[in-house]
Amino acid sequence: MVFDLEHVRSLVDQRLQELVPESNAPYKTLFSAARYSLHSSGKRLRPILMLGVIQMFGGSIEAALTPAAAIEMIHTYSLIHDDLPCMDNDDFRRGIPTLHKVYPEAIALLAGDFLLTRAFEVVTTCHEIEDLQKLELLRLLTSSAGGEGMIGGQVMDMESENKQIDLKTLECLHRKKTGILISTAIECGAVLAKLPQKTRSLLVAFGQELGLAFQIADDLLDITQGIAKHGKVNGSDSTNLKSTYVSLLGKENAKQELEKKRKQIGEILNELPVNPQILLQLSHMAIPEPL
Ligand code: GRG
Repeated sequence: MVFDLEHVRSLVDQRLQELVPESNAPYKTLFSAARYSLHSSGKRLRPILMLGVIQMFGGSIEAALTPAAAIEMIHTYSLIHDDLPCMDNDDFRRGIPTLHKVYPEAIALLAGDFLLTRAFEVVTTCHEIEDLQKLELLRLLTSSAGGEGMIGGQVMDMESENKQIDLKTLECLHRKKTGILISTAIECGAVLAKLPQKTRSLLVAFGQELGLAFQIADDLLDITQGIAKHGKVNGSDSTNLKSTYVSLLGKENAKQELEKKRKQIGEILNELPVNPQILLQLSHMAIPEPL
């Protein structure tokens, strides 16, 4: 089964354009600011994972484009807020200046708020999915973006700055801050493809390990790659004195940990009742080699 990554990415981009269009309203700055971040060069990893699950199990990608776009809006909101001066104070994202460097900081804050709320709005009003599926998607999206999810992880991240934390705490932080939205994207795919609970649980486990592997790879990229590849300044985690897999384990052990995760991911995928080729392909995209 062929999964045409570029085609799917362009479908997601197109739906995002439709859902967050240019505006002539008196508050049009909000739209242009949101579009600045949304339509920059993100990989669209989370929507692509959601749609990959759906295609793997024979569902309709077209019918799932709005929820897929919604998860990208939530992700983009989190990046905008994460970059703000009161948080990581980053100057670059996705290879271009961060939103608050181009628009007033308050507009950047509001553009993030707008994308988060717009995500829930578009799922609620989407005509292509059933009401019960909408409710389940909204439950998953709100809980993963919320206090027990991404926001909780972000608070742990802020409060562990300038501190040595242990590996268990770092893992909990990343499962919430980064991992949960990745596994939720995959779980939303399972909901939309109406998969049985056992398959859904396997996919969630896959998503959780993929999320952690993605973060370990991100920590390794932070020390090894430049702005062109990674979209932010080299070593910005160490500049902000944050614990990372590399700072806690050392580069070689972090690489070994990543290899362990890759193996675990392959083993979970092999338990699925269908050929896991698409998700294997997408795992390689999420965790690039060589590092
Ligand atoms: C502000 C509530 C709130 C949460 C922020 C996700 C997050 C929580 C912060 C992002 C910080 C960060 C750089 C984490 C490393 C992993 C990560 C999420 C990288 C960016 O995701 P990609 O690589 O980005 O999918 P693109 O630009 O391709 O979409």
